[in-house]
Amino acid sequence: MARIQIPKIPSSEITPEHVYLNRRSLMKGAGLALGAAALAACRMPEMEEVAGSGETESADQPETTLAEAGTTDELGDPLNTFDQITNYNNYYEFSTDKQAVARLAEGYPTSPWTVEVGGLVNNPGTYDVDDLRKMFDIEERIYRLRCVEAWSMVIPWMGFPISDLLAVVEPKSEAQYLRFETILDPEGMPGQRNSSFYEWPYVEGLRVDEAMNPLAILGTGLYGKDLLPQNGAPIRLVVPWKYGFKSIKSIVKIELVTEQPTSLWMAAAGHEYGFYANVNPTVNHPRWSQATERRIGERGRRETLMFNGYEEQVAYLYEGLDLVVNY
Ligand SMILES: Nc1nc2c(c(=O)[nH]1)N[C@H]1C(S)=C(S)[C@@H](COP(=O)(O)O)O[C@H]1N2
Ligand SMILES: [Mo]
Repeated sequence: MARIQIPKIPSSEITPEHVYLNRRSLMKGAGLALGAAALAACRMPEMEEVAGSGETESADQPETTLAEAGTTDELGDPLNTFDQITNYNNYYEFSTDKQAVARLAEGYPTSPWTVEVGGLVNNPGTYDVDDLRKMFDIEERIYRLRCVEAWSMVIPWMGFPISDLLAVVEPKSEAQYLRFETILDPEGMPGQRNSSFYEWPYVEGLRVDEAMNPLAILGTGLYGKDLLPQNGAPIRLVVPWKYGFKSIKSIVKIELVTEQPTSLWMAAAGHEYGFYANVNPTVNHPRWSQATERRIGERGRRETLMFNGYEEQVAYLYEGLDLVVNY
């Protein structure tokens, strides 16, 4: 069976899918406790270390601890640190320099923030992200993120399944795809101002059935804290079986459409970046092999796994599809 690890309750056991899918009400309770911890972190800078080390002296620590030192993904690999995840980023709206994004995105205003959900749906709506967080149970999902550039990390995301949102807006039967858009803000985002090579805003897409897969989430946090701007605050897509560029950041619009959306990367270099972008060690990028990857924080390289290790959960989506043509 599919296995996804979620918070250590009470130990670092690996949680089978049927358990994590049923643990959402529990997580809702944990979310309240977490809120308290997050407030405490604001008051006490030393608590910034909590997420990374798993150590805290505070009485405010929730009984249900989220990802902490020693936690691994379901394959037994350690999480990347909060520091690594928040200081090595692809976010071209700010910079193409992965180590410059955090500094350039610091203080970028992400609250209040609304997401417009429309197109071919019965119940279109514009949602404040704070309301989305209350409408849905926020879960922790420890996922591998594999960038098409061949580096990877293990990240403990917080978020909710996109299927929860789709259940509310009710796609019409004609809807085939979701089209996601990042905020367009050339004044606030130097990359949008300075690089006319890309067709801003950043756009991505999923087939409706891909979006309905339980692994596909809208991420609102990581390591139990709200997302920082460099990771796509306040809300971004997380689709762990696809190359990282599919996981579009800082979403302001989601439309249900009939036509396959043209992503920013398809428009910029369609022969290198296709619509599907499923992690696949046997289909190379035109300029480099995808057979191996560099896990941030590790020496050497490791083998890249089909669908980034989520084959059991997602392979059914691509039955009969030629993955070389549909790269
Ligand atoms: N809007 C937007 N979303 C984006 C990107 C971007 O440049 N702009 N980069 C993508 C790429 S290439 C990757 S690998 C991931 C990186 O996510 P992270 O910085 O949170 O690790 O974000 C993706 N989402
Ligand atoms: Mo990427």
